Amino acid sequence: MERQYLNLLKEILETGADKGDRTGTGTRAVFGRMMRHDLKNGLPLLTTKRLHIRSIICELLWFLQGGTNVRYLHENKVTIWDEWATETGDLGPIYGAQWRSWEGSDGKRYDQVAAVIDSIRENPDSRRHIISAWNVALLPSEKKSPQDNVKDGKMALAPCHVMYQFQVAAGRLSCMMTQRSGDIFLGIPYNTASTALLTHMIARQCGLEPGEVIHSIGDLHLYKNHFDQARLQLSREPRALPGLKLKNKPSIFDYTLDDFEITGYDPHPAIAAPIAV
Ligand code: THF
Repeated sequence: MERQYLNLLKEILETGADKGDRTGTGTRAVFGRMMRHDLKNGLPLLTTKRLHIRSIICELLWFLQGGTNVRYLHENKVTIWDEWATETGDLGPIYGAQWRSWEGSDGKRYDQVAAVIDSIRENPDSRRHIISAWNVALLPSEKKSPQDNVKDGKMALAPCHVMYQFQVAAGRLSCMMTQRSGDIFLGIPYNTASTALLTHMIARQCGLEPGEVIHSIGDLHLYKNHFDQARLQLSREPRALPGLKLKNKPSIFDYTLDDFEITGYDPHPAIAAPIAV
């Protein structure tokens, strides 16, 4: 997995197209790439730089609670969503709202996470085990700031990880996550790890073994102010992947930070990089 990631980082640096972007930072990009990882080989956390696992777990628990305000993240000292929030901490109807409480045209609210767990249990062969965040009516305007979009009742940012599709085969649960846009240096490592954690959690709820995680990305880019950091990371050798010890819980919505234990994580040092807003 990590080799695939490093190969993509190298490919973008060497062959990517320079292009502008919403944030005005400037990027080098490729389009349409995929990484895959068998969870029996460990948890896909990068070892060529230290990742802040607490941020990754808390962000996922926040999505699963239906959270859309940074309050919960702050209570856990996680600041990765601060740049897009209003002064009251709101982010509008982003992932948490769509995952747990998508408002249908019939006025009903749909809990996609509960529904996907039910469908995996009841109809494992289905090809419709999907969680989608792309709620067209609530997409933000690219001409307005995240905060102004929230004040208009829209999402602060359009979903990056748009769709999660699960498959059950041979007693194993796999997940393909499709992402429209990926910040390869800062965001992608979080997004891959988060998808792996979610797959472990849903597999556990459904009495299945975790299978593969497939991460598919549309516009995959390296911000121009991350080039030096990427070169440093490429000079490092990957190490053994860590493992995950996950507690059993009656419901996927009962998990807290203490229920996750990451074992054997021995990465190279963290590499600081500025986030594009
Ligand atoms: N915007 C951009 N430009 N890139 C993204 O990856 C991204 N996200 C979320 C929303 N908008 C985005 C926010 N996710 C970090 C990591 C993920 C983020 C935001 C910030 C970050 O700065 N990570 C640091 C450590 C900081 C920490 O964990 O406390 C790092 O070195 O990894 C994509 O989902």
